[in-house]
Amino acid sequence: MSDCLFCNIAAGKIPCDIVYQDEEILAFRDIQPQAPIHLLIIPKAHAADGAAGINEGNSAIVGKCFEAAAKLASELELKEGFRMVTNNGPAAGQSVPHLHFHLLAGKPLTLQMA
Ligand code: DGP
Repeated sequence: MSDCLFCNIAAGKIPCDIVYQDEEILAFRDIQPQAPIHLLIIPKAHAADGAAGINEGNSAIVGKCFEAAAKLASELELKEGFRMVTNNGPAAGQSVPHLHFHLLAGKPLTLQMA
């Protein structure tokens, strides 16, 4: 989608700090980090606007995002743990309508989820 921020990042039209990529997945540093390590893991293709758009036909990409997270956790030695979050819709704080997961780590994370 030409007007989608993360599609444009995935296409290389907008620069980002890439930490991992393969054919289908891109992971890069969040521009507004909320933890010492704050990565965004996205499908390069616009599979869905968010979690609510996941279905039988596109759910495999969610597994790929988590495979990338596991690789990153190993490479970055996140032995103390990490958190994966996805926001869906404005009340959840979603600001970019392109399926993505936040990988947060590098400090003790609050146990409060909401
Ligand atoms: P969400 O609010 O869950 O939709 O997360 C979107 C995240 O994207 C938010 O934490 C800030 C980040 N972000 C927005 N614009 C850019 C950008 O141009 N580059 C990078 N690296 N991150 C961005």
